[in-house]
Amino acid sequence: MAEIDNKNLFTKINVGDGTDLMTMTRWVLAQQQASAEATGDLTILLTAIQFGCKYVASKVKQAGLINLLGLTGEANVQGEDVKKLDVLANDIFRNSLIASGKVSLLVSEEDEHAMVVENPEQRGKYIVTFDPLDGSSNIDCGVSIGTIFGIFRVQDGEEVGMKDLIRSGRNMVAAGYCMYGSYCEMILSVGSGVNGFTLDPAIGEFIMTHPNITLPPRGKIYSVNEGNMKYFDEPSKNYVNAVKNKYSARYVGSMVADVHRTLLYGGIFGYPADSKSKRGKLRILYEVFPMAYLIEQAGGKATTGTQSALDLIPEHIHDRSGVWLGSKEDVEELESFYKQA
Ligand code: AFP
Repeated sequence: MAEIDNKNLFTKINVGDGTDLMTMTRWVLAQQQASAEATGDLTILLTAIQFGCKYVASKVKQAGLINLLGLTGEANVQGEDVKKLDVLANDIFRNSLIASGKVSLLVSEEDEHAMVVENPEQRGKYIVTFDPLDGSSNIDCGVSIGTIFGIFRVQDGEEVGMKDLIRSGRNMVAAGYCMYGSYCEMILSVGSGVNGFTLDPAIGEFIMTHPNITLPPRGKIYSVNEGNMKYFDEPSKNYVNAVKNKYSARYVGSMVADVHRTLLYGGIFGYPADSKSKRGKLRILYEVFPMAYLIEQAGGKATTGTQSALDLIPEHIHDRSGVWLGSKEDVEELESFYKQA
């Protein structure tokens, strides 16, 4: 009988063999352990968000088969048709977040009013703003859609209220999105860079696949709904005319997909305010702020054209703003058109 070579038996196992996978929970816990003040609350909150994303990812995959596509026949607070999947996603995230016990206030694209967690004993120190299913016009044709979220902290020693929402995006402590596309990916920042985690559906875990995402200083893609060009103000119109001769155009019409491509490949994405939508289309608290935060954390820039997008202060929870975001030099070029105007 051959002798067992104990030394080789053990040294053959190493971290390069694909067994040392960094799950999102493990990564968040490691960040928490590195911070003296951390209590673990954010880890628990992010676990609730992960659960919502996994649930929605699985329903998005089944939607065509189990009749979740199509309309409920109701309109949401924005006056848009409500899809069954939007309703389901909203309910799942709301319940999961409240059950975490780490949230006091929730703002969802689907709900007219902000929701204060009723039971004071179930309240936590965070506020979550979210769009449970962004890009809903793309649901029925199977194109990428996503969930976007921003996380704020309740102001110290005070009863939670509207004042916690009428604040600039600089007060966010974390933000992210989950894209339901050809793969399901969660992009997250807790204020120390941006990391991407891909869902392994077989084990139900988000695994780090895109560590430390950094935007190239300049890209080669512009992404804007050019069908609206005639409504754009002069600086945005002039900028698009300047880049269209040198860049490729890509536009999905789901902010998550368009921002995801911008984060990974660089370039610029914009949905400017225009003469038709004077305050823009994208919602400040759960579209503009989280995406601007991620883009800045990845070394890029986000602007309305005349001010940094994160410096906006909404007056109402569903307020909108024009925004341009992406590679730093591309956004600065756009801003130069506004400075000249
Ligand atoms: P829907 O959820 O109504 O599809 O809107 C998606 C969105 O808010 C955002 O995800 C897109 O970037 C933007 O609207 C696309 O808007 P247009 O269809 O006007 O280009």
